[in-house]
Amino acid sequence: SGFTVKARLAKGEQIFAAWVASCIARNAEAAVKVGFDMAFFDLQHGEGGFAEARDSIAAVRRAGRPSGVRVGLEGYAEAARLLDVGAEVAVLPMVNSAEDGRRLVDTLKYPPLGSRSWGPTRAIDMLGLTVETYRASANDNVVVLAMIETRAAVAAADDILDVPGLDGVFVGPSDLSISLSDGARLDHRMPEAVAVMERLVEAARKRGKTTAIFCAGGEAARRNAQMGFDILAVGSDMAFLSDGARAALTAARGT
Ligand code: 3PY
Ligand code: MG
Repeated sequence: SGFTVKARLAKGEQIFAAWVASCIARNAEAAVKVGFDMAFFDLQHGEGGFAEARDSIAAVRRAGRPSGVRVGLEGYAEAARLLDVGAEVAVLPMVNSAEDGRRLVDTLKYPPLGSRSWGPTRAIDMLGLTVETYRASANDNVVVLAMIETRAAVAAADDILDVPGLDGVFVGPSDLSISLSDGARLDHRMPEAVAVMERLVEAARKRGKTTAIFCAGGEAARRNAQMGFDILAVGSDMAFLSDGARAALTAARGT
């Protein structure tokens, strides 16, 4: 019981997470059952809202695993509420300045780092903590990540990484490549985007901060793990379903 993501990161372990776009609890259970270390629920582009994410976080916890959430644009309050129901990692999209990063920390960390509002009743039950142990450990153990996925974010990346209380950055390779190419390309392996990824890993490592990245499938996750990212979010559950269904149908038809 208790928080576990931060402890694993502190040991230098890489974390392989299932990216659950459906926000369906049963899908998340199936993903962690095959061995993923945790699950992420996507409330920006995924298909569920607060209630689905809440129930999915609980289902994954019953399977002994932690959860993270990627909230919607400007989803500061949404992220705080999802921490209250047991998410350990919060990811905000389109963080483009240190000011955005400071607002994120202010919303998700208790004083003296920020001004998170008290009310983590479900998280306390789920993590097997007490009011006192949650209060005393939350700032150190909740992982707050700012998404770097625009040209503006790349320019501000050092300042964003320097925000006190911000635990690290999360790369969105789709938006990053679209932004860096001025809309001409969506390519996770675009050289300019890969160069940014390498620089971010280095800049974060220097500061003892965490790097995470969305990976479209296992091979992308392998490459990004070799690049040195700490959290590999492998997606999505809907792609896993399509890929498995396609393979089964192909085998069944003998084509
Ligand atoms: C991106 O690649 O832009 C993301 O936000 C990952 O989901
Ligand atoms: Mg994105």
